[in-house]
Amino acid sequence: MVVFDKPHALADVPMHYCPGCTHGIVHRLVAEVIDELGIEGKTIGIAPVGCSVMAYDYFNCDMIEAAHGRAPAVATGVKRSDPENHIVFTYQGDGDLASIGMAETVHAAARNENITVIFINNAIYGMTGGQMAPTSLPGQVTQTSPYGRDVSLCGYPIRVCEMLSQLEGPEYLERVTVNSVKAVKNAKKAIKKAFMNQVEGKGFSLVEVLSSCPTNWGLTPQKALKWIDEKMIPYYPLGVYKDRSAKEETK
Ligand SMILES: Cc1ncc(C[n+]2csc(CCOP(=O)(O)OP(=O)(O)O)c2C)c(N)n1
Repeated sequence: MVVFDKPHALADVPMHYCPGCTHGIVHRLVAEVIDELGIEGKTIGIAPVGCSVMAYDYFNCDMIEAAHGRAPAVATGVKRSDPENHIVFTYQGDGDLASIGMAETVHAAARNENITVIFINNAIYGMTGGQMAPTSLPGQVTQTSPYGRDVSLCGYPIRVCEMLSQLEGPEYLERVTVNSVKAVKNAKKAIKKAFMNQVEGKGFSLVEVLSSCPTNWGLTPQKALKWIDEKMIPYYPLGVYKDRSAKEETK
């Protein structure tokens, strides 16, 4: 029998997430990476406003709650206050990171702050009941786009990795998903690299995770995982959008 031990950095408490929501999987991956790098004692997480607002209850490392969208600014202050001894990550939804917090995201990336950003893109505002997010797909039905997102009225969804890749600043940008075992393994690799980059002083690393929200998408958990493949990935292709050190090594 295979026994999957709970990572030490993950608190032993039930999570409040809906059935089929992938926030829990990503929490676990982050905790596994903290364990594997032996950095729990120096890691400080910044929780967002959104469904993962209570992430501070789920990690055993120190956590700070930021105002909506301000996690990268809070992370900047915490990191700069003791850069040698603080490993700082933010954990943010798409409403948090790409709407109200877009300025903080872009400027932290442009400054190449040595922080790790875990960006959960579920194409909707989950916590507040399913309103349209900056990442909601063209035609996507949400509480505030009941006839589907009309791009002539609401504009086009923002591809965060592609946009940030145009900046000189950031070190590493990758988009992954967690809708299959293979995808979860790949997501773990990306998250580990994003933390390692910080340990090695390389700079701003962001991993975008295409995630499910069965409740607000109005789908079963299984269908929500399929929806990621069929609808999200064509608009948000997976892959590495920037990896400065790897590029320099190749040169
Ligand atoms: C300043 C401010 N504005 C608006 C809100 C309301 N609000 C809470 S969560 C949320 C959206 C969260 O969506 P997202 O970041 O995509 O995370 P998810 O819940 O989908 O994980 C909003 C608009 C708030 N709490 N504070």
